[in-house]
Amino acid sequence: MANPKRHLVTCALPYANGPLHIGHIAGCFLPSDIYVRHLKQLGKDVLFVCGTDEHGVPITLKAKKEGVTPQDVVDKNYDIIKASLETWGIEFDNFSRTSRPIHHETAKDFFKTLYDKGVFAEETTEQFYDAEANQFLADRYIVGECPNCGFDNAYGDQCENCGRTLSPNELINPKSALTGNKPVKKETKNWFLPLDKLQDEFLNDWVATKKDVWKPHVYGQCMSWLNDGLKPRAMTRDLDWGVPVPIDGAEGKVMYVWFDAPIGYISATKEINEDWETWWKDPESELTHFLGKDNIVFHTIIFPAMLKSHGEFNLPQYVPANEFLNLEGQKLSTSRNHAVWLHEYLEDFPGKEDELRYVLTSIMPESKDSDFSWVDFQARVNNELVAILGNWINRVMVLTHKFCDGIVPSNNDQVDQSVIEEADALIAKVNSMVEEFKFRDGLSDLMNLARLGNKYLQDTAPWHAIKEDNGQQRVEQILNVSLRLASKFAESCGAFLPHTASKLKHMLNTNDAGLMAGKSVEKPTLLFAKIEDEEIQKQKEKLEAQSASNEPEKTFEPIKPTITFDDFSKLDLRVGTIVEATKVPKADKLLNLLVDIGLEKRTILSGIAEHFSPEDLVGKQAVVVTNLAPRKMRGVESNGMLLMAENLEGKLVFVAPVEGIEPGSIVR
Ligand code: B3M
Ligand code: ZN
Repeated sequence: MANPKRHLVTCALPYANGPLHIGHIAGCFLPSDIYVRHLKQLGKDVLFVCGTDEHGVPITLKAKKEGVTPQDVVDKNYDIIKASLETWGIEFDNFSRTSRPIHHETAKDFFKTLYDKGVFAEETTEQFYDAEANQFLADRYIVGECPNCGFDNAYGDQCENCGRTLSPNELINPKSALTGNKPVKKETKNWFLPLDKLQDEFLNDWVATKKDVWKPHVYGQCMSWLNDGLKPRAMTRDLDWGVPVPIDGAEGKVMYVWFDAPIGYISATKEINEDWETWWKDPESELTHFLGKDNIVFHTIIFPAMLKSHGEFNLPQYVPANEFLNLEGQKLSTSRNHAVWLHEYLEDFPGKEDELRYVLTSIMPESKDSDFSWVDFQARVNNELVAILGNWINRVMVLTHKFCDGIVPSNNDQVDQSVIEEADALIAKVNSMVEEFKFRDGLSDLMNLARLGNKYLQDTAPWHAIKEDNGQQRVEQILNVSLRLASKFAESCGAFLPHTASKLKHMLNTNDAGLMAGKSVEKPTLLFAKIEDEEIQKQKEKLEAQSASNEPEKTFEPIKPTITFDDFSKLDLRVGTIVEATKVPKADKLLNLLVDIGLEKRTILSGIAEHFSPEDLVGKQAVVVTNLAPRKMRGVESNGMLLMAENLEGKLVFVAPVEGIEPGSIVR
């Protein structure tokens, strides 16, 4: 739409199973907030909604782990998430929750409408079931190996390693996340959205219209789904946490979390706006969804299919999804606590909200994954915000006080107008970049405005000009132009750096009427302070401590069934010394050992080639099982076995005897 009457903007609803980290922020909160602030600055009619996603297995699993109720989990996290977003300056018109009655009602109405229109296919299928936990294993209740990338802890709905959306049946070696048991199959009835049918009816054609509208990676992901052929997808679950399915025969079932969650955007609109239907249904309202790449399919295929089937709703015009942000070269991970948590950043760096906004926008994963590191954070703050922007503003302010008593001078002859024109051209570029969802480029053009301001001062050098004829007049012209540039900067940085914008406007006294000659400006204060090495060191140590405390738990094999002493005494154990060791041709794991057991030297084949090189073994001693039945491998007969320990990382190590025992000594 060229110039829509109103803009409805959504930001993906975070699960209320934990606080927010910088990945969530760079993925969708920050870009959506910049976009919305920009539109509002232009005086557009905008509504910006979000809220917490409080259903689904991520919540119930977390509750189980902590021994509290799901409601406890979501109550606690809603408060943390909301407070950190507010402090950081994400300005939603409504930040709602999917556990609120208004959402349950809205989602039920939606479901009922589709049901009454006969959209769903009702099917009884076999689903995985955990007999011990007495529960069906939907979504994250089941884990197993990913068929796509081999990751061994993929969920029943998605692999967090490769991002692929899965169904429980695709998992290799599925296990219950509740008990670790191998699940059984049990019949149950569910309601399916016939995506196969909807693909032919409208999705193929509709998505094709987005070829040049959506980012290539968004369109590409969407096309690969369509090319694979969509399958019907269950929209109900046999679980007890969620929005109850409002139809007869569905008692005890709730909606699939990805059915109700996007309806959360609608309920959040409804909650604050009687006129909510205009925002969702009027053709002159434009819908834009911000989200991370793992949510693309839900917003480009499933939710549009739901909206279309309902019949009256607009479909999303833009889906500017971002890719992933990494942290210090590794995937951000809530479960491994490899993350920078937003609420902790705000505690550790009070008043430095814009510094993080700046850095995260500079490295935003708009078209490919990107990396946050603390050293880079420090460099960008110190070399860009402090050295370029802060320094420029400070010079302008100090010079205005020094040469003009802190009063905005006039420039009646409109001298140096070309610099102002250059600035306006940069601002126009910033604006169009934001409208194209190119936030990194937009920010870098904005910084070019600060560079222009610095260069202008450098070139005109008021500290020299003051000594020339008519020096005072020239300096006043220069400072008039400089203050106008600063005020333009203050106006146009608001979307990116809202805290800085208000500080600057206050300093320049431009809050209501804009910059005016004859008005005084405030005393200069520093906009940004340098980040010291110690602060960065502290953050790096904190991150290391976080991951150390999250080392994988040690698992020990259970002890084998008891044996009698007679059983034990059947073993013939003696100390042996390895006297020769050679590789066995064409066998990666086997070594051919000649072992001195006192009585004789024996050939023993041992599967330890991946752990030791032959030359390191000669002279080593181990306990040998000498009465093990001979076994032929690769044409060679092995007569016995060497005992070794396998440590918790799976590495083999020699254990007693300590070196130097007579070969043949009996072990009992
Ligand atoms: N809560 C998934 C996520 O947090 C999900 C988004 C819902 S948007 C409607 O990644
Ligand atoms: Zn995978």
